[in-house]
Amino acid sequence: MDKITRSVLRSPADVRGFADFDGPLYYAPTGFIDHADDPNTLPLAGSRRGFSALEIIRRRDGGGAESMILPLLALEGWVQNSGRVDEINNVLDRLMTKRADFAGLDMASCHVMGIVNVTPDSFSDGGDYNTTEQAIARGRELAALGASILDVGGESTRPGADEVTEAEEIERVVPVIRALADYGHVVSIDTRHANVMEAAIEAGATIINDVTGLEGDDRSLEVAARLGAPVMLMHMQGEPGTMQADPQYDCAALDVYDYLLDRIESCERAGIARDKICIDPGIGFGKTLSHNLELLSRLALFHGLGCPILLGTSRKSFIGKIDPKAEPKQRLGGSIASAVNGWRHGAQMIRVHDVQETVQAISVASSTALV
Ligand code: 7PJ
Repeated sequence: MDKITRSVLRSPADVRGFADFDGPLYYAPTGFIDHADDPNTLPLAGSRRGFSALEIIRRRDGGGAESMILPLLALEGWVQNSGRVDEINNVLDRLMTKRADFAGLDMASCHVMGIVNVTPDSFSDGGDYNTTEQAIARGRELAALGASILDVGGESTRPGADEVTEAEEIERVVPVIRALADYGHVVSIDTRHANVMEAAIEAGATIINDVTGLEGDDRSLEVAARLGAPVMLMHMQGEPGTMQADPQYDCAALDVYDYLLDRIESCERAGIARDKICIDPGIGFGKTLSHNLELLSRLALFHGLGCPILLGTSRKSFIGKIDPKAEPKQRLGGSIASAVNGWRHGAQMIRVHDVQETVQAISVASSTALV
């Protein structure tokens, strides 16, 4: 069992069981209400969304975890019994505080990041020049459709993808980044390689997006710190080629949380301030369907890390596991449903292929929510 299960509370003693527990507890905001000014809610990361309860989670010996939902109105008494006054105050502070602007973007709202692949295998035909031109045109189109960030990548992390040298990766992404940055767009570089990070930032990218959480290259931490660019740290278990073979967790959501906390602390030690870090649970990277669903349903847990959250679910295979008929390009419905769920959990950035549809879905969801 690697999941969180809700405890059935039958008596005050069951509630006290959580209060008396002396191991680590995790706190996921829940019970979302769309008015931050509702008197029974606290604002989620300084946004218009409020949370009205905390899911209090503890690991179980032998794997998995159990949880109890505590309405904020009942928190005061519980805190006194648990002796965790400072801990809860710190957690609430991190959950409520508005995040600093990230790469100049206001983190009180939800931004769409458009995917710009510069991997020739993604295009059906054309040589390098063609690919560069197509990627620039695609980036400009996605920005016009409402993407706040353009995520440029030159190496596919799909299992079985062609190997690319760093020199090739640089050759692919630099002209695209330079053109898109010159047009004034906010550009992130999706890479695991420090040399590519340096070349991309020099060409005008302002964000480093690394699926290895700056662990994939010995120089990445130091290079990212020296460049001073905001970073996106994603969780991945294993290596792209083999990560889906047999992923294992004690408890997927809590293990990913601990990993990201550890990476944030490593970044801070290397000189990257917490307000320049965004975190991403890495949907589909070394995770079964059940792990992915656990992360998506507990996404708000990650606000406890005090950083903006980025979510990438677009066209991913977990959607194909729920709807086996759907090829990647037929996964728009699932991509949008999971993006809106991410928005509902207060994710500040959503990484997608289908920018226009996702921007529309989030606009409609937020305008019908804030009645
Ligand atoms: C992600 C990514 C993601 C972040 C890719 C794909 C695979 N970077 N790069 N998060 N996915 N931060 O788009 O299917 O989920 S490449």
